[in-house]
Amino acid sequence: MLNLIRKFVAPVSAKAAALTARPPAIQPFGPDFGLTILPDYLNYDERKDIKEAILDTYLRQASTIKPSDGRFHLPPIAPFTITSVVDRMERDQLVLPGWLNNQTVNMFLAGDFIRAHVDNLFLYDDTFAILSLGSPATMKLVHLQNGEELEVLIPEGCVYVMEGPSRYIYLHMVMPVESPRMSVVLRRCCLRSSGNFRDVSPEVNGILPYRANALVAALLSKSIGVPRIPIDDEWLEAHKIGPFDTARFVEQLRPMRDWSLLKQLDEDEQRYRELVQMKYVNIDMAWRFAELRKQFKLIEEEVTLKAPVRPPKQSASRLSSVPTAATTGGVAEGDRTPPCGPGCEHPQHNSH
Ligand SMILES: O=C(O)CCC(=O)C(=O)O
Repeated sequence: MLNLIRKFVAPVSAKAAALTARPPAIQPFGPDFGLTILPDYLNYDERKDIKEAILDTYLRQASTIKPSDGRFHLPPIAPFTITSVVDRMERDQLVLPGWLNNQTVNMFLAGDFIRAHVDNLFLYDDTFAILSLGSPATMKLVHLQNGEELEVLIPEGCVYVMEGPSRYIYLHMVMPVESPRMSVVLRRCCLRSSGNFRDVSPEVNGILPYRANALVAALLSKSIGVPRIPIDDEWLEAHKIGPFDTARFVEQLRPMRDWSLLKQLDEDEQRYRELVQMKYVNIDMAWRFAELRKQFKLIEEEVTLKAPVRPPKQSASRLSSVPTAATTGGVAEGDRTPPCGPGCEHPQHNSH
């Protein structure tokens, strides 16, 4: 299963690679779930260099950096800071050579978090590698259709890889951290953005950055690539559901029980056509819809999207009272989708 997307590109056995990588990989929910944690993957110098680069970026641009969805979303760091790690992950066959092309940097103060989301299905392909620094974090995964909840500890200095089911059919969220934490999310993005450190798809590589930004903004204005969870703050309040009561809100989401990648894609394509008709975009993205259709079909053939219906575990997490990105910058508790502004790549904000 972990090889689904790799099948399109090269016959690499990710599972085998992950299991032989040094230090040993952990697959907390089994080999077919698509979550692989590599504890202590980052060496001392890499941790120091990446942390310094993130802090440097933050300090130089602090006045423009706004809290976003419970944590700070930072501008990219210099690509050479992460090159050695990307090279090693490729040598260890955790990711395909040349596959990752985009970075997103997150900074968490004590109490910060990221709400439940699925990374944008249109913009990003399968297989993410996340570098985790500072405080260990608890990640919660919630099945989109039946609310099944899973929890896993992400240790400091690890790299974790998300692909297959963990990427596609579970929401993931970072629970409030106890002390400062940073993460660098490496993904393959089909369009150029400020976070790109390698070329994007040949079909759109020549598009000027301002046009690519406008295209991303248009896509996200229609929630293209974002599983549409029809709840808002008022709905949460009315149902007395806290921001981390993921099982309870998924339980209420009847439409999501029938959700599928292909249905999502059909609807996204229809929304894209509307953008074209209204002349908001004039870039032909038919190639991307065709490519995703093939990938999603393959995934749906191999993955049982509908996990067995089990009574979801109730979660009772509360926000910390410590000042956090959420409380210092005006993002209200329970505010699920504050827009980050141009360049943000958070799918739940309609941009990552
Ligand atoms: O910080 C992490 O480990 C996860 C980050 C994440 O989910 C995101 O940026 O979309």
